Amino acid sequence: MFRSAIVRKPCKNFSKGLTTSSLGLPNYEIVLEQHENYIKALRKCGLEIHILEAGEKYPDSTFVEDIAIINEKCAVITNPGAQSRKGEVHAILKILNDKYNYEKIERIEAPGTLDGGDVMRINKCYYIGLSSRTNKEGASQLAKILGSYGFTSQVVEMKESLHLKSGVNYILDNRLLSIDEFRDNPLFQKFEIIQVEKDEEYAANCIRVNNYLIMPKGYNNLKETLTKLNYIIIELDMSEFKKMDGGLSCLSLRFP
Ligand code: CIR
Repeated sequence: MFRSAIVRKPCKNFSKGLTTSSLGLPNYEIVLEQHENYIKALRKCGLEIHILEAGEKYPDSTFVEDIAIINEKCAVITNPGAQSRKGEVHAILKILNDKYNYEKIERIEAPGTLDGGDVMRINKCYYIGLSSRTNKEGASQLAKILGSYGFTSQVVEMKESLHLKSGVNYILDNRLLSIDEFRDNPLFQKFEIIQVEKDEEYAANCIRVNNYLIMPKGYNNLKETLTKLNYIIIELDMSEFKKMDGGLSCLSLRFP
């Protein structure tokens, strides 16, 4: 069960963030509207939301998921892999210190780098993807920290996706949504894998939040599959975040 989430308002410089997409520039008015709808959806799922002020110096700072790993036992501040994102940690560290009671806030330290988007929790195990943002040192620091709190970890080799959770996500009920890149990975064979087709890959990044499954709007094959499996779906238009390589999971830090 999640009870809380931290989100951060998109800043006016949002369109200056990092991206590999060729979908064009996001429209800031629509970005704000889509972000508000995202917050409403999390509230509908029963979460109390803490909204951080926009970080004007950091165009990608609305993608808070990359900046911390938070669970019922610990909070870990990452060292984001992209230089332009490193300063995003201050606002998250501050809110965790001021509002949430973690005995100690752990840190990933250089030369280790790690983005939260590469970290997927399934029960007591964390899967940590090695990507262009997360290096072996970062993954091993995180595994060690989590190990000291009773969690296990597995490192996942990656080929193409920006982040692990761009391509594979756990939606409870022993099920994973997965694109081709991860489908045959031996680490995931103990789960029921729901294949996300090539033309719907963006929709692999759905988030299960308590009783609901939040998915991006417009991916009808996957929606049909998930509806048949009785998920209670909330669909959100993510067009402007997609232009900056952002998905549903990256817009919040969700925790008990
Ligand atoms: C970046 O490239 O860092 C941002 N434009 C998008 C980050 C998306 N985060 C995520 O998938 N966890």
